[in-house]
Amino acid sequence: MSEYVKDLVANVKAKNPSEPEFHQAVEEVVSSLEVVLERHPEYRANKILERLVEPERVIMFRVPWVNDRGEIQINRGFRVQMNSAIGPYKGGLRFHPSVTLGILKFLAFEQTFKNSLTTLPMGGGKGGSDFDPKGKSDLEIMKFCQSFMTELFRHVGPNTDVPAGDIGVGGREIGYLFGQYKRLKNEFTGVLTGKGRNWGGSLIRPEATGFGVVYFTEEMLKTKGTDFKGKRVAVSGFGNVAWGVVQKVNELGGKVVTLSGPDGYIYDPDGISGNKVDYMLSLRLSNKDAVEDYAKKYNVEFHAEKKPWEVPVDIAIPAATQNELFPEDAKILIQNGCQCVCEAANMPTTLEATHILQDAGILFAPGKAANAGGVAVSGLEMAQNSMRYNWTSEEVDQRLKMIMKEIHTTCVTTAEKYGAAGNYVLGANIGGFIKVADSMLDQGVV
Ligand code: 2IT
Repeated sequence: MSEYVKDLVANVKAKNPSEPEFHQAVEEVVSSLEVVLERHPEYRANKILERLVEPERVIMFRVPWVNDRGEIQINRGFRVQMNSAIGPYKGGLRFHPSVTLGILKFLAFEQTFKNSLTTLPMGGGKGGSDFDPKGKSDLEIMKFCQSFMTELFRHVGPNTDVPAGDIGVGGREIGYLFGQYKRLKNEFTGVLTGKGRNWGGSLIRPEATGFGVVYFTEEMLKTKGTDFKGKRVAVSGFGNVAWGVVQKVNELGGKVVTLSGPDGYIYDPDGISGNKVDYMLSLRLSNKDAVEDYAKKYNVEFHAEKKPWEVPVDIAIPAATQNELFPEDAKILIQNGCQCVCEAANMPTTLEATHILQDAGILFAPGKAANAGGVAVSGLEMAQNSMRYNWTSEEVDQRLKMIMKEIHTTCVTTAEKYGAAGNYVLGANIGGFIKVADSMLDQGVV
């Protein structure tokens, strides 16, 4: 690392203590940018990186609500409005007990580059709460969402900031949030994406993240003259993203043999297909946050407290959450002959594990490129809302496929241009950065 980048990372650490995930995301991105900074001194002269690591605005608020037993509950709500150089802030809301300001800053930082890669005009943002949906009733979830939006509504809007779902926020929650926004503003607008299909949602948005990941993986496999046919795939997580991945892998002739939750992983050697795919939806809606029930229902192995990376597979798709694939997991995957690791979650692979996979010559795609299909279709939902029109699922899927191909091309050609052929991390970071950085230069010191 150059002195400049070292100092920058040290400053970020000093100024943002107790935010290790934010440090990790910044370190990964800025260390990829050294060659760009050498070739383009204007970025350094204009303090583009120093500006990028400082959110344009952070909103933090109290979310009071009353549970089913009549007890008052207090949660913390956040919205990090990271960067609006290329469009309104855009990014999901996460409801999970692990949510802190630091987690959301890492996610909003990643989102800025991801959104830039989609080719659509969206800035970067992220928000959420430490609210734990686990074990909550539907009524409690509604009351929480209404209270959350009662503050958030004054900071968002279709031309300002457009949130969507993330962990713990799906169609149900978006519905409650949208209903409350509409009531407070007396406006029916595209203020959220991931809406229901009857009230402004886009077809294919629920599937988009997972489908996009598989389209991206397919492009990577193509560079090695292969495809999904007959491949065994390990997937972690069991939520919305995993659900989309499973469907598309099946369609392309592969077989997903694992899913995981905070409780452990299931191993289904016959593959997760047919009714089992629909069962994933009820597993998620049960608010139990566990996968063991799958093993009981389909009489397959359950490995408590373990990660699926020990199962021999051709392709691994981490689709749960940040930091769930460590160096020891990377080594087992390599030993077992895994050819490709494609991040479906945001930053599931640690920095060291990433380097181990890259050094072994395995195809490795970072989440900000591979999982951008979700936010890309959110962008298409915004476009449809602006037109007051709906595209068919074929039209949306076609555009999604095109966008994923384009992101793949950006990664490959950018990596080549900067002397690191095959390095998707570098290609994605530089590819996402340049559009945002040049827009910031154009707009002056803001
Ligand atoms: O991480 C992500 O890209 C998302 N949670 C989706 C964000 C969006 O605005 O659709």
